Amino acid sequence: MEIRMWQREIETMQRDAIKELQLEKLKSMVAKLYRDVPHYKKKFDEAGVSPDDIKTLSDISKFPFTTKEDIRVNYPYGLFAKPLKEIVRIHASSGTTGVPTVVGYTRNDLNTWSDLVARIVVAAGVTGEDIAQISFGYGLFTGALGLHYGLEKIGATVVPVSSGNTERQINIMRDFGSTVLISTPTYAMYLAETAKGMGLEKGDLKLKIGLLGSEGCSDEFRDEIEEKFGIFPTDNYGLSEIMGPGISGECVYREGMHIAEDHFLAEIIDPVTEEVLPMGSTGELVLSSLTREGIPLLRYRTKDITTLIDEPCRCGRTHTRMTRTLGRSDDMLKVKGVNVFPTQIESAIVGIEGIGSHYLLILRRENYMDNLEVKVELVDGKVLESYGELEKIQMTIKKRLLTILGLDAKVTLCSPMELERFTGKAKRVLDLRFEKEGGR
Ligand code: DLL
Repeated sequence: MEIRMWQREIETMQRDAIKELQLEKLKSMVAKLYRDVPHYKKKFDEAGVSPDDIKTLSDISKFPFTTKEDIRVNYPYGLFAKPLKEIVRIHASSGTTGVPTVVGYTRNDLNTWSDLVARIVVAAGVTGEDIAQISFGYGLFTGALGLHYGLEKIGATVVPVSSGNTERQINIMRDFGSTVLISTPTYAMYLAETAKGMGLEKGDLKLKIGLLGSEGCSDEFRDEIEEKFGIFPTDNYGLSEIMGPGISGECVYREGMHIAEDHFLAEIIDPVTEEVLPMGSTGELVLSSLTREGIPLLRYRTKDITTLIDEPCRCGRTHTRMTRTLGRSDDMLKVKGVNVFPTQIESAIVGIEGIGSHYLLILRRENYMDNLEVKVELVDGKVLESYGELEKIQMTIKKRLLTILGLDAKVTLCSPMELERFTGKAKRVLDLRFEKEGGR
C-alpha cells in the first residue's frame, strides 16, 4: 500500500536529525521568550535560569512550567510575543471556569497550522477527491477553522456546516455526498443514530472516514461508531493554547497519534511530583512550542494523560507518537478509593448487549462516602416492562464494572434517547458531591 504524506521529507526525518532540529529551535525559542515576553523573563529570573542554560534537549526540565492559569492572569494578550498588528487571528477556549484563554496567530502561524492539519488529514487517508463535512462549531473554538484550512490546503471540498441541526446535517451528508466527517466522537455517534432514525441505511451515505477529535473516547465507543456509520474513524489531538488541531493525529494504522515534532517538543511528567518520566511512561503530556510566533508557550501542562512511543511507525513516519489519551488528570474520578477515568468506565460498558453507547456518571457523597451511579440507555424500551430482563442487564453491567475496574456502582437503565445528546464535546460526569443537600 502506498502511504501518502503531506510533507514526506519532514515526516520521515531520521530521529537524530529531528532532535538536532528541536534543540536548535528550542534554543532560539527560549531566547525569544526571555527577550519578548515579560511574563517569561520574570519566571526565568525567579527560577534562576537563562537561555544559555539550554545545551541539550533535556535541559528544558530546568525551566518552569506554564499553566492555563498563567494564560488567564495575562488575559487577554499578555503572553503574546508579537504586537497585535502582526496577529491576524484570535481564538479562545471558554473552559468551564470564568476567564477564557485567548490565543493569537500571526500569518506564519496560520500557514504552519494549515500544513500541520494537512499532515494529519492526509495521514488519516483523506485526499483532494474527498468531500469533507465539518460538523464542529465555527467560532472561537479552534476545531472548525483549524480543520477547514488544512482540508482546503490539500484540495478537499470543504462543507462548513458547523455543529447542530442534526437532521439537516444528515440531509446535507446524503445530498452533497460527503465522504469525510469532522466532529467529536460523541457527535458522530449522535449523527449515526439520527441517520438511522431517519430511515437511512449505511449504503445511503458515501461517508468513508471520520476525523474524530477534540475529546477522547474508548476503543469500544469508536468501534460502535464504525459499526453504526460504516466509517473508518481516526483520532486527532490538539489544544487551543498550543495550536488547536494538528498537534498529533493517527495514520491509517491507528497505532498512536504522530506528533509534529518539528513544531512541538513533548515531555511526560508525573502530574503530582512534576518529575519528568522516561520514554514509554504514562503521565501528563507537557508541550513546548518550537516555532509559534503569536503566543509561544514553554512547558505547557496539558493535563492530558498519555504515553509517548519513540519507535518509527509502520507507515514510515518517524516522529514520536502519543497513545490515545486516557483522560485529563483533572477528570479522574475517585470513588471509594478507586481511581478511574470516565473512558475506562465507557470501555467496560459500551458494547454490552441491549444497551446503547451514551451514558452519564453521577457522583454523590452519602454518609461521607463517594457513590457512583452509572446511567445507561436501553436499546429497546420494551425491556423496561420486564423486571427480569432489566435486572439481568443491570447485573451484567454491575459485574463488569466490579471485575474490570473494581468499582461498585449503582446502575440505572433508562429509555432509549433519554440521556442528553451533545453536538460538541460530551459532558458525561455530573459531580454532585459538593452540592448542598436538596440538590439533584
Ligand atoms: O479541542 C482542539 C481540537 C479540535 C483538537 C478539533 C482536535 C480536533 P480545546 O477546546 O482547547 O482544543 O480542548 C483541548 O481537549 O487538552 C484534551 O483534554 C481534549 N482533547 C482534544 N483532542 C483530544 C483527543 C481542541 N483526540 C483539550 N483525545 C485537550 C482526547 C482530546 N482528548
